[in-house]
Amino acid sequence: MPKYKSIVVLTGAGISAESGIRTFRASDGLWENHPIEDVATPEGYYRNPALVQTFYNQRRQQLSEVEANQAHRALADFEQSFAGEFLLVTQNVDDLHERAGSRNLIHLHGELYKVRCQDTEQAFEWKQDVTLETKCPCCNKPGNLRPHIVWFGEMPLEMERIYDALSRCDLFISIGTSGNVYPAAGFCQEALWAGAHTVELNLEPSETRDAFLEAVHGPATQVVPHYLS
Ligand code: BV8
Repeated sequence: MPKYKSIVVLTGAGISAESGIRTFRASDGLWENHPIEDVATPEGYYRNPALVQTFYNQRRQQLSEVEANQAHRALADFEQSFAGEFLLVTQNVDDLHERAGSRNLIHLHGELYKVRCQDTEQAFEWKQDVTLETKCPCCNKPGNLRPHIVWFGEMPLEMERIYDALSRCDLFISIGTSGNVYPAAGFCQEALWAGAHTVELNLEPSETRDAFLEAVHGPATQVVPHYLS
């Protein structure tokens, strides 16, 4: 791999697919059972909080039963061996990058293993189920904890830090994302404008394929370790 100084990597559901976590838009996608507006919007949550809490309880439970895969590990190993600046931005809400050893990591869309108080916005590590009776640790109110997840129409996290890294990167790699969801789907263009080399590692060409100068298609557990070696 040529000598890069500053690398930004974006991952999506496809990097966790071979760990057994279903992606969003595949035929058996997670949202198949529920319309997006019912489980991944604030309106859906306030309309039926019990349904949304159950949806996230099921995903927390599933996450406790899967492991990080070779693609997560290859990224973590590369980060540790890379002498320049490295930032991993994930759209995923699972903790598989952390479990594989990734360090400089931003969860753009939040984290499954966190909940937050709706009054104070304070976030808590949380691996158990949340019900309408669950009391918030800070205000002690039942039903006041929501998933620490960015829903559609809500502001993604740490955008300033991400755009700053994109403006300085000379390599941008996108792994396992369909390029459907903004602002993440626009990051590649930001990197191009910064003069970066842009690479898509995905099972198939994404919606934003035209913004990539290079693409390697195939399963992440094969393509990612090979590309980073
Ligand atoms: C915002 C949390 C503004 C929930 C998620 C019209 C045009 C443009 C934009 C919009 C628009 N209308 C509305 C918008 C904005 C909207 C948006 O982009 N909508 C889309 C649907 C059009 N975006 C937002 O609302 C965002 N916020 O814009 O805020 C704002 C400004 C100021 C103030 C306030 C607000 C917030 C978006 C975040 C939504 N939350 N997740 C949860 O996870 O439960 S998004 C959700 O989709 C996940 O995070 C997921 O990661 C993300 C993207 O999906 P992918 O990761 O790409 O997964 P997908 O299944 O789609 O694709 C998987 C890919 O992997 C495929 O390409 C497949 O081929 C590949 N693959 C599969 N297997 C493998 C593989 N690759 C390699 N190996 C394999 N084995």
